[in-house]
This record gives sequence, structure tokens and C-alpha cells, in this order.
Amino acid sequence: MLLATVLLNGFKSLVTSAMSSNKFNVVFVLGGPGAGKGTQCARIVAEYDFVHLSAGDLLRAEHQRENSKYGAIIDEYIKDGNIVPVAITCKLLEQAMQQSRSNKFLIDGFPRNQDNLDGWEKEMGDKTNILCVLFFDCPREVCVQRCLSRGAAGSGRADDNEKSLVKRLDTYMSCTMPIIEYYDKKNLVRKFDASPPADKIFAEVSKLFNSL
Ligand code: UP5
Ligand code: MG
Repeated sequence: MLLATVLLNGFKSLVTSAMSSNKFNVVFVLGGPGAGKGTQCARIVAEYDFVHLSAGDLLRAEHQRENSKYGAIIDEYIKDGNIVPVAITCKLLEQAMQQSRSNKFLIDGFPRNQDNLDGWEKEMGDKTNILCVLFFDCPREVCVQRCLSRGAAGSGRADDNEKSLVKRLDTYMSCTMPIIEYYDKKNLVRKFDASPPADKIFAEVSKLFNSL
């Protein structure tokens, strides 16, 4: 109990000093496909003063934008469950951050490999404070079931099918887990069991955000 209080106070002071600068404040949100990153982010922004930026949504919107020079490449990467080159994703994220009036962001689904991490640190490292990394830990079969159900319900996503999901999950395990481990070594990761109902997960997430 005492240790938990000490850790929470340490975390609070870390966050307070990080937030006091003029930089963008960022919470990264990671977890497997269908882990519930978007669902939890929607709930967080409804109650707390953060703006939600989903890297996947930004890429899908760019793919659909008329005359986008990246449309074809994004389509190819997403369908194959691969990770789009960081220059494209980072540019979209930075644009969205600059256009927002906020300086507190939930960045959902990024960084998901070493290329993303290197590109982010090079372009955005000096302009941002990373407050923490939310990690929604979800069993593989639950991830698959959620994405397939969403696809069957008409999500329209090119990657909500069995073939893409095999690749998405492999990419997550081989490329994204090492990034989560990298941040864990920096003591920035806050892990949540992503299998219970969304309300129950959010009750845990709220405890963290109430302390920010
Ligand atoms: N659901 C959610 N929570 C639930 C719960 N607790 N109990 C029961 N059901 C729950 O949820 C998925 C589904 O599950 C929904 O139907 C929801 O109602 C239900 P969601 O909140 O959408 O989960 P999320 O983790 O956001 O799943 P998503 O499919 O969006 O995760 P991905 O990481 O696969 O998708 P993303 O959009 O981030 O990326 C897609 C692709 O874009 C990547 O594979 C990659 O090719 C590309 N990409 C990049 O290249 N670079 C990037 O930086 C980002 C993406
Ligand atoms: Mg999502």
C-alpha cells in the first residue's frame, strides 16, 4: 500500500513537471489489433482533456483523400498487415497535432516498430513529452474474434479478415512488442488487461487519468 502510494506520487510529480513545459504532451496507446485501443481512447476523451489521434485512422483518411500521393502505398501496407514507412505516419500525426488547439494527445496505434520509434524521436523527440504508454494486453483469440465480428458487422476495413489478421498479429508480436518493452524499461508503460468488458477496463484506466 505504502509502496503503491510512493509510486503514484512519483508518477504524479513526473507528469506534473513534464506537463509544465511548452511541448506537446503525449500518451501513446498500444496493444494488439482489436485490443480496444480506439474504444478506450473514445472514453478517455469524453471525460478527460485529451485529443485522440489514431495513426490508423489518419492513414485510412489519407488513403481516401483525393490526389493523395501516398494513397496506393498506404493501401498496400494496411492490407498486408505491414507498417507504413514512418515519414508518412509521422507527418500526418504532426499535422494533426499542429492543427489542434490542444497540447495533450492520445496517440493510438503508434509507434509500432523500430522505424516508427526512430522516425518519431528524430522528428518529434524535441517537441514532445511522453507522459506514459497505455498497453492494452489482449489474448490473441480475443483480438481475432473482435476484429472478425467487426468485419462481419460491416466495418469496411480492408484488414478485418482472416488473412490480414494473421499478418497483423505476427507484425504486432514481432515488431510492436519490442517497442512496448523498450518503454517498459523506461518505466513508462501502464498495462491493462484488455479482455474484460470495456466498462471494467475503463474503470481501471480512469484511476490512472484521475492521477494525471
Ligand atoms: N471491443 C473493444 N473493446 C472491447 C471489450 N472490452 N469487450 C468487447 N468488445 C470490445 O475495438 C475492436 C472491436 O472490439 C470493436 O468492434 C469494439 O467495439 C470491440 P477497437 O477499440 O477498435 O480496438 P483497436 O485496438 O483500436 O483495434 P484496431 O483494429 O483499430 O487495431 P489495429 O492496431 O490493428 O489498427 P490500427 O487502425 O491502429 O492500424 C491498422 C493498420 O494501419 C496496421 O495494421 C498498419 O498496417 C497500419 N498502421 C501503420 O502502418 N502505422 C501506424 O502507425 C498505425 C497503423
Ligand atoms: Mg483502432
